[in-house]
Amino acid sequence: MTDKTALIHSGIRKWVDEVAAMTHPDRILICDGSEAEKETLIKESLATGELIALNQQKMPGCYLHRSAPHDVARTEQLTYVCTELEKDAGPNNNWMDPDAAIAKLTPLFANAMEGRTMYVVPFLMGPVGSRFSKVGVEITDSKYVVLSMRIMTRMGCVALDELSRSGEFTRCVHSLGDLSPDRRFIMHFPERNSVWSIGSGYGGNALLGKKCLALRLASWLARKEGWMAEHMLILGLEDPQKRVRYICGAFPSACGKTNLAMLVPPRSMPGWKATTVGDDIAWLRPGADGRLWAVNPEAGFFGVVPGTSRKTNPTAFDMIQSNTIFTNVALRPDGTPWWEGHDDPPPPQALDWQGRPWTPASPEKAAHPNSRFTTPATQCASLSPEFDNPEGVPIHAMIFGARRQRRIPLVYQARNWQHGVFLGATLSSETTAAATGKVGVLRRDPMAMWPFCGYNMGDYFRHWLDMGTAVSKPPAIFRVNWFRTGESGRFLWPGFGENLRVLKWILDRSEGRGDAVDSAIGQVPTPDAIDRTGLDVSDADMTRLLKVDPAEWVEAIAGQEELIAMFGERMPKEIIAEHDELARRINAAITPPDLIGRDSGI
Ligand code: GTP
Ligand code: SPV
Ligand code: MN
Repeated sequence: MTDKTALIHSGIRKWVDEVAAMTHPDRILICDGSEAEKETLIKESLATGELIALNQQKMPGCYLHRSAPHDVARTEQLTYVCTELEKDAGPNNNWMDPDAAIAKLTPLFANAMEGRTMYVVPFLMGPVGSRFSKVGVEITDSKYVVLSMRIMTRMGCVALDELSRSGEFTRCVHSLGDLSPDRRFIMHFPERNSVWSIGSGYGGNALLGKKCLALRLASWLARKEGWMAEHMLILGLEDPQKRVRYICGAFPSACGKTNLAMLVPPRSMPGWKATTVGDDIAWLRPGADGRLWAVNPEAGFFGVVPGTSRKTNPTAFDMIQSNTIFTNVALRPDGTPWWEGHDDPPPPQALDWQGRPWTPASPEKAAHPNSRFTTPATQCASLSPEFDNPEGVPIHAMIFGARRQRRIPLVYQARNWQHGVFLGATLSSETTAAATGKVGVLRRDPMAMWPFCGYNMGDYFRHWLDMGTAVSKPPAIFRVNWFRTGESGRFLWPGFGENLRVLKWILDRSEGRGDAVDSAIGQVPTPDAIDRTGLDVSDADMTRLLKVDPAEWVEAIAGQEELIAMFGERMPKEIIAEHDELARRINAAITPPDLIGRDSGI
């Protein structure tokens, strides 16, 4: 061990020794998070090819990492929640008995770090000094993981300092193993406060503070302790009167959280300002004032690269010009990265995300559709001054959004908290490249948490319902859809910065202002309720964007019945009641008026 061992808490040391006895690393390095340590890790990564230097004149501190070609996204089929009782993991998770899981993993980890360095990475999720923050320690044999954790979390001595106060930490063990999907597992042990991950060096599979700790384990703990861990962005909105209000938004992976979190107000909405608190995860707690308060447990952004441009997300584009690790993007001859949706046209020649020669005539994409940037939050020009506030920010409204070409209006409001929980519970979205599997198929993703809820989702819905009564001023809840299409797949709504127009209506509605009509599915804006000043969206398109077609909802109602059946007695009766109410209203809207009343069953 190095002399930094002196820093280390005795609880960590014992566990580090146990993991070392199993994995047999050549060397153990306790990470302190210093600049010198970072420089050494980068130098070593450049030597081994784990990092490729990008053009340091144009993009100082930027590097490219190419992951194994079969290790490019989350692998949900290899992700397990290992609770003592199977029914506590629920039908939403793969389950394995905790002892059986350890017995399965131990031979895979045996000698896995031979010839490698074992890094011990103490990290803090949440602001320094916050009573809501949590300490984790990740043991890993990947330098890319260490460098990424350094960006995504508050890493090193700062975490050890926090640990010396609380004494508790989440044990996260990670090894690249042989990177084979056949020997890849991401296993969570909520009752033992630990995560074991082997066989992947990618994103949420390997940076264990993110989805594993801050969502799967945290969601389990949150229910126990009366708070919420959600897959949500946190955005501050300052209106022309300088009043700042905050909203949270849950959208499935690659459905627009990072973009919304860094929204740039359109020129035609002078006086508005948006500030970023978080782009992926929110931890929410009831405050003394009866509102829900949110902190972002992360310290950086792990964002989708394709589609990021000066036009779509200028804040993100500027923020990734320095000190950024790019994963699986294309490389131009001048040492700068390129991807589909970049402002620059396709380069005449480049290397694709796997390092193979690429030209615009190549049949495959240059960058992987789930290629990512990893950037410190401090580089974000719109970062909120409240980012580090240990108490977080008070939440006025919550939105659920997804990628839906049809049926779902641009925006509508839940009638109350219970109805809002129902809207979240019945969220579904067309799949994206963020997880392995087919892209573009409709999949259920309640609260955008299906892949991330660390326990039975029926119990999770119950917890959501209970949280609404635990606070006297729960946020108003809305459903949004930026992705409704017209003829030949054209998006009807311009999206991005223009989404502020919808958020303005949401803020108004959350304070009892703004125009809406009560429809079968909830409160939908009147055609002129959303401010279109300076925006080129026709009346006809606005009508299509807001349309609620009862015939289209019949299929949705049938799908909800499957969800309800899946959770059996763990599905709260309030959710079933909301479903029945929706079915009743849709039926009434479909049934010709002259029939209503004749059939006593309706
Ligand atoms: P994760 O990091 O996987 O959780 O994704 P995310 O929810 O943060 O999604 P992100 O903001 O990175 O957006 C994903 C993709 O959706 C990108 O290609 C964006 O360009 C696109 N996108 C985001 N917002 C909008 C929008 O308002 N309209 C349209 N049409 N596309 C959008
Ligand atoms: C997501 O898929 O929601 C992500 C990327 O944020 S990962 O951390 O890999 O899950
Ligand atoms: Mn995400």
